[in-house]
Parts: sequence; structure tokens; C-alpha cells
Amino acid sequence: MVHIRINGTDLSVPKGTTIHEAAKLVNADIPTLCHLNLEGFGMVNRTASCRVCMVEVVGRQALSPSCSEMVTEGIEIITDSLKAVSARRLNLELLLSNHPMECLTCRKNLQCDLQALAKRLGIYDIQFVGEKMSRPLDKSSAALVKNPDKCIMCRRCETMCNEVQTCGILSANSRGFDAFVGPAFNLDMADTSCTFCGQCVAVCPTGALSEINNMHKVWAALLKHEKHVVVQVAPAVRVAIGEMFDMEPGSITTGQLATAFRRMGFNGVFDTDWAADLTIIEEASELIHRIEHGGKLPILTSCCPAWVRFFEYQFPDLLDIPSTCKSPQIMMGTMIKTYYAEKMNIAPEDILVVSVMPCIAKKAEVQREELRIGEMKDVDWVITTRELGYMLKEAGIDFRTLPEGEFDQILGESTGASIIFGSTGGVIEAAVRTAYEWITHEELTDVNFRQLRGLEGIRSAEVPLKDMTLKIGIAHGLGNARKMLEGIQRGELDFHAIEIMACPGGCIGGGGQPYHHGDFSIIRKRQEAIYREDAGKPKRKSHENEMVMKLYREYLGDPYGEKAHELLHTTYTA
Ligand code: HC1
Ligand code: SF4
Repeated sequence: MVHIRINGTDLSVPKGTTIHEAAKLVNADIPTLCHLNLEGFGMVNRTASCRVCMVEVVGRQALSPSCSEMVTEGIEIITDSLKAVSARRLNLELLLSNHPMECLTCRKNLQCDLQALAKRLGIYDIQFVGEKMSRPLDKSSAALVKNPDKCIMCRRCETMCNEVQTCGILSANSRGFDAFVGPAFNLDMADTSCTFCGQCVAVCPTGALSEINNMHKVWAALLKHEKHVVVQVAPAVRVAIGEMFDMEPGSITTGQLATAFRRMGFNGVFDTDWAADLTIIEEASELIHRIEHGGKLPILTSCCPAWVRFFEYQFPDLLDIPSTCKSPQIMMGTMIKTYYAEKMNIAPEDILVVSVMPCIAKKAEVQREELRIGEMKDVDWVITTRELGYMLKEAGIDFRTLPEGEFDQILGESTGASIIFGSTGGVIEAAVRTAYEWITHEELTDVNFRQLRGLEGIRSAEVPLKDMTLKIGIAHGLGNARKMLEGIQRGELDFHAIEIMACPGGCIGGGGQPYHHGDFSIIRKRQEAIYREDAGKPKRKSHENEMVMKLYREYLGDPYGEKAHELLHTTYTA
């Protein structure tokens, strides 16, 4: 232990404690901006670049950055001296001196950490009106927008992209006043191997990184009434959107979502969970087929589009191991424009499919050339959970008090297995629930495979299945995925199936979810809600979804059969 004094109080703290952490123990709330500690996800940004957390250390002339400096034996710290407080304000004013003052139209308006700090530190006038940068916006991708003029060099995105996701897309460019974070040689994002996981967006404190705005396209489609506009909503959205309406993190809002979509004017209100059950039928069949026919193992899940881009770019020699199943969002789009169109007697060209996703990469996924029926995209527009929240606020829909509604059939039924897709480990647990019964021909009485759950970055489990033991691997976060894939390349890992999700916690921690502002406990609460919703469902195995099984009887034929292959499977490109 280290003995220290803060603001006149003596205390002992473990070695390695930062001044900022120690100050919390005496209720001293030192502001921070660049600092971010995503406990549980291995991300600590301690660049100390913003200098808004300065404190006074007795006996020193210079102030110290509290977020990065560790306490030492006998140190005496004053967190609220006038010298420290005025230096913090001055440093913030310098940061603001070249910041574009576009708060009213900024995507981060009222969600911006810089804006919140300016309010907290009482900045109402900018005393240093400096030269402004004017660099072009990067809107080259279908997923995210980069506005370098709003970059404050906090380097949170860089830490996330390089250390956690190991993608290496973002780093500091230029020097001094011209410095900003972006791809090397200032390439357009679309010309890099960015996976569009959106985790840089999730941690950016300002509007320097945000998702591509598709809200106006959806409003325009709903207003024009020219098309049959339908919506689908992903599993993880229902446990997070309430946060945008000051509901407790982990509130389950499935029924309110169905009602909200009808109020917005959608002609069909569908649940991506239905398509997640469909995905399991295909994926479990594919796993069993590979086991029985000596196919390539392990099979890797393929529903996360950032993960798909990651393995395409980084592991082109392993393209034959991921499942060929399209993701649930795309399977839903395909089924809407084929099966549903036929049933409803609507020309597929007259249908517009909107997805509400917790994910930014889903915006890019729908643009992929192979995810089309002829010229027609399977899914037309993707909005994030956040964007849906903004649209509901704009429409004045009081989400908190909406009555619960139901999704439309024939694409609305879902089981507990599909809901858990939203959490790390959930896709593989759902697949195991079905594979178990199909391999053993016995009823699975306890569907809770708790060994597959949790938030550890890399997990493994063995599930006994009569004559064999199914070996399962799970990774979330692309850095963890990289470790898994390198283990496979070296021939060290022996799994039948591996689930990988790009984001912390899986889709519940997606880059399009309400901002967590560094509070990882929110992700935990969303995860708990996912398993609560699963536990409350009368059916918890995907093959018990009657509307999905009806689809096979009426339209697709055999699971993993010829028509299912044609419509529900895809290919990958190095
Ligand atoms: Fe996901 Fe999936 S779980 S990828 O995280 O397989 O986005 O929620 O919709 O497609 O179902 C996201 C979530 C989502 C797909 C499903
Ligand atoms: Fe890196 Fe993901 Fe951001 Fe792309 S979207 S720059 S891969 S963190």
C-alpha cells in the first residue's frame, strides 16, 4: 500500500493507483476528457493529452495530470486549488479556441463530452479566438463520417482501434496545430481495411467520428408513401434504446418498439429475432453437416459484419472456415423481398426494408454486392439504435409510456434463442440448443448453457452430446478474435465451433448503441436484460419457431438444402 494525503485527508491505496482514482476515494471529482477506462474490456486511454485533469502536488512547481500519474509514497495532493482549477479552465479554453462552434448541428449535440465539460467549467466566452482548421469531411464509407476539424487529439479512437480491435487504422497525422487523428497518409476510410466496427465512434468524445446519417432517408420514404416500407429491429436494440429516454439501462422494450414503429408509419413491423432463429436452423445444419461429412472445422459464426470484414482483410487464408450463412439482418431482407412479397402479392421492387441495428457496420454490410437479389439490395437502409431514438424524439413519441404491441406475422415470431444473439456467447448457445436435440435426438431439458455466458474476452467450453463432446470457443472484441484466429493458424486450437463478435459484449456493446460514456456497467445491465428476456419466453429453441418451420415447409424446402443455399448463404472475398 502507498500512504498519501489528498485535500487534507490521509489514506492508503494500492500501488499503481492513479491520482484520479485516489481522489475519487475522498469524493473529489476531477474533470477528465481524453481519459477513458473501459473496465472489463482492456481499454485504458491514458494519453494525458487534454490536460483538463491537472492537480497540484505539494512541493512541485508544475501541475500534474491526475489521470496518468500514479501516487507515490508520501505524496500530498490538492485537487481543488485555485491554481489547478484555473489551469484546467485555461487548457479547455485553448482546446476550444480552434474548435468549430457547430454545436447546434453537430451529430454529438448534447452527447458531446467537450460540450458538457465547457458547461461544467463555466465557459461562456471564448477568450482565444484562434485560427480554425478546415479539412474535408470523410464520408467515403457507408458506415461512418470523420470530421477532422472536431478532433481534439484525445487519442481514444486510436487506442480503441489499435490496442483493443488491433485494426491499426487510426493514428496521429501531422504536427502541432495541424495534428489530427486519421488513417495513414490521410486516406479515405473507405480505402482502408477499417472493419466499420464503430468502436472508435463509441468512444469519441466529440463529433469527430459519427455514423452516417440515414434518418432523413427513412423519413422521406415514410412520407412519400410510394413504397411498402417495412422495418426490422435487432435483438440488442430492445435492451438499450430505453436509455435514450432516461429509462434504466437494461430495460426491456420489445413491445414498445413494435408500437413505436406503427406510430412512425411503417407498413410492416418485423423482428430480426425471427431471422436469427432462421439463421440458427441453417448454421446448426451447417455445423452438423461439417461434423458428419468431415468438413472444415472449426466453423466460425458469420453474423457480425465487422468481424466478416476483419477476417477477409486480415486472415484471407481462412476464408473457407466461416459459416456461409448470411447474417440475420440480411436473411430477413431476403425473405421480405421473396417469401413475404409473394405472400402479400407486392412486387419486391416496391418494398423498402429498413433495419434498426445497434451496429454501424450493418450500414456497410447492406451495400455488399453479393447481398442482393439481382440488382436489388436485400436491405435498403440501416439506422442505429441512436438514430431511432432521435427520430422518436423528433416525432414527439413518448417511448416510456407506449403500450406494448406485437410484431407482424409472418416474420415476427421469435424464441429465447434468437434474443440471446445480442450478447457475446448467445449465437453459439442458440446453435447448441438446436444442435443438441438434432444430434442426440433427445429433448434438451435445461437450455441454459451458463458456461457459454459472461464477459471474459476469450472463453471456451465443452458441451457433452451423447457420443461426442462439442468444443466451443467464444471471442468478442477484434483483438481477442485475432488471438483465436492465430491459434487456429498455428494449429493450436481444437474447436468445433467459434463465435466471434467485433464489439465489447457483442451487439449490446455495438457502435450504434446509446453512448455509454465509459460506463461499462451499462453493457452488463444490457446483457442481464437479454438473458431475462430469454428466460421469460415460452419457447427457447430456434427449431420451435413455428413461423420459421412453416417457411421451410411452404417455401424453402429442407434446411441447408438447395433453395436455402441460394437465398440464405453467401460468399467472402479476400
Ligand atoms: Fe446483432 Fe445479429 S445479433 S449481428 O449483434 O446476428 O447488429 O442485436 O441484429 O444480423 O439477430 C447486430 C444485434 C443483429 C444480425 C441478429
Ligand atoms: Fe478502427 Fe473499428 Fe473505427 Fe474502423 S470502425 S477505425 S476498425 S475502431
